[in-house]
Amino acid sequence: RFKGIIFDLDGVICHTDKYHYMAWKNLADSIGIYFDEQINNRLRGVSRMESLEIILESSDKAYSDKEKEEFANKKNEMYKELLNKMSENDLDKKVKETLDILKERGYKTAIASSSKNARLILSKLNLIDFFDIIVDGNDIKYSKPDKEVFEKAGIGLGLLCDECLVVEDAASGVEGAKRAGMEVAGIGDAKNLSDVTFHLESFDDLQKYCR
Ligand code: G16
Ligand code: MG
Repeated sequence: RFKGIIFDLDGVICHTDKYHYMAWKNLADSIGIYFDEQINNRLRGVSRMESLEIILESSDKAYSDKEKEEFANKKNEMYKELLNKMSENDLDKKVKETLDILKERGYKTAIASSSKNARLILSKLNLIDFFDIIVDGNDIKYSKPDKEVFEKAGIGLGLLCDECLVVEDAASGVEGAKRAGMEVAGIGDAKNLSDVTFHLESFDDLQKYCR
């Protein structure tokens, strides 16, 4: 039924979510703001500046735009240091196996990520040439839960929205995909959301649903 599979990056293809957490935690500690894994889960799929705004909700101080810019840069520098240590070994074998199988079966594949670091991550994982199209945080004006990133990925694949299946781990991403008129396979945090058509325990299930 589907002709293209559109993958979220962070939390689906790789687990850079743990690096986002470490970098935000470090920033929050350095300015004395409370931050935990539960707040971190709200940042999934959300852009960098919007993530910072969510973190700053825990503070009663008002920060200037310049300070916010500095905080975001500081977090990103730390995050990139962690990304630079990544290699092909950080790509889960099952994920790679599934991508290869889907390609063999004739599916087109795309990345739809809110991250401006998506291309860096994909090159570290040796996946930069694998996907038919990569749409990331540099290509969009509105981040998830907007539909923009998914619509652009669908157009890039040359497919209609209802020919695309989106694989997502975040509520914001599931919402964006639905707004684009695409069906969703939810994994991880998004597995049991009500808007999700396919509930993935692992990538094995994706292989099962995409024959
Ligand atoms: C990812 C993460 C978010 C992050 C966003 C922006 O999105 O899930 O937590 O805030 O990208 O990342 P950056 O600061 O690298 O531009 P996705 O859509 O790949 O899950
Ligand atoms: Mg994600």
